[in-house]
Amino acid sequence: MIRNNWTIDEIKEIYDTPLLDLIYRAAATHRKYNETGEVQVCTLLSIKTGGCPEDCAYCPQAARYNTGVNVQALMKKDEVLEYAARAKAAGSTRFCMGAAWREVRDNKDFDRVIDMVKGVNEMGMEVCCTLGMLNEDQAKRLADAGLYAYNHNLDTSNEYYSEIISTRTYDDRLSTLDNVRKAGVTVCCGGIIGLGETHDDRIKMLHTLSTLPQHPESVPINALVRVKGTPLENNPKVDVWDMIRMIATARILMPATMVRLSAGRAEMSQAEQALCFMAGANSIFAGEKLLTTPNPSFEEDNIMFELLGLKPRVAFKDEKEMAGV
Ligand code: SAM
Ligand code: DTB
Ligand code: SF4
Repeated sequence: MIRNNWTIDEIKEIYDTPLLDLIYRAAATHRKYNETGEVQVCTLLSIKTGGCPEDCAYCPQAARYNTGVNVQALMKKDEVLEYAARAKAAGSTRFCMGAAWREVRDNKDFDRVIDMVKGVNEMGMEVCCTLGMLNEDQAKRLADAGLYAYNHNLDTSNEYYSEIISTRTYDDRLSTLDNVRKAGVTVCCGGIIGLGETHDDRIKMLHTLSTLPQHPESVPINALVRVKGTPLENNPKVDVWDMIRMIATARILMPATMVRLSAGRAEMSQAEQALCFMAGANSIFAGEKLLTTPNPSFEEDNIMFELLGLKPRVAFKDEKEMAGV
């Protein structure tokens, strides 16, 4: 049964379960709702890099931190489509385009992104964007162009949010998610651990996600990538057991959602990643770069998939199943 009425106490009880019992329960839930061994492979591309006016304390692309990221204006459509074709050839079924924007503006750049969305959609890939805040009309335009998913993370709890970002509010984030939902685009929304938050903050973020009127179709769980020049550069490295605990709890709360083992894989062993898949992760970002930071290569991931007997999820699987194809 898929529930949207979880209480904080119930989530806390799940989150605090002894780790091996928690993994066992999450694995059982995963088996019941999803095809285990199937992992969605997504590729990210930063289509507009750096120079962002926001102050997200974790982010290498914020203009106010000196991180050495190369600022790049919006890429040309053809160049983006070439990247998408390469990602498809390497086995990705979802292509996600990210822009270091605070929000979308109704200008030529947005027109160009709309063309990119059309182009990637026509290639038969699930197309996703993460462009910052959106209003209702902008969400509709993206939907009409064939956008499949929109990524917009809550990042942490409502209570801790202002410690990390001051240039927008949690409610701003929630209203963009609402606009995406209303436009009929699937929602990709998750967070980051390792920002200095408490376990209670993580539990509260999971509570917000799992009590949305409809669960996000995908929930990325990121481990903070500590980038030199950002305010969080000296934070301690995220403990892999915390990542596993977070993934397992998300899996139990949102059984049919794609839970994505997102940023942080470059610093994880195959064995550690295997435990994340065991605990219910069924999606990854592939390709040697996330947006600006390193990620395992397609080759390394192919070796891991072979070793663990994982197979990539096909594109538009839910829609194909519904159509009986
Ligand atoms: N500018 C848009 C926005 O903020 O929504 C889209 C791009 S932004 C880089 C997308 C997400 O990447 C953020 O919400 C955050 O969760 C994640 N992210 C950024 N920097 C990160 C880091 N150093 N470690 C882990 N996740 C990070
Ligand atoms: C998400 O949750 N993680 C991705 C994607 N959504 C856009 C981004 C991770 C970025 C990590 C830092 C970087 O590479 O710049
Ligand atoms: Fe800008 Fe997004 Fe980075 Fe925040 S997370 S600084 S909004 S690119």
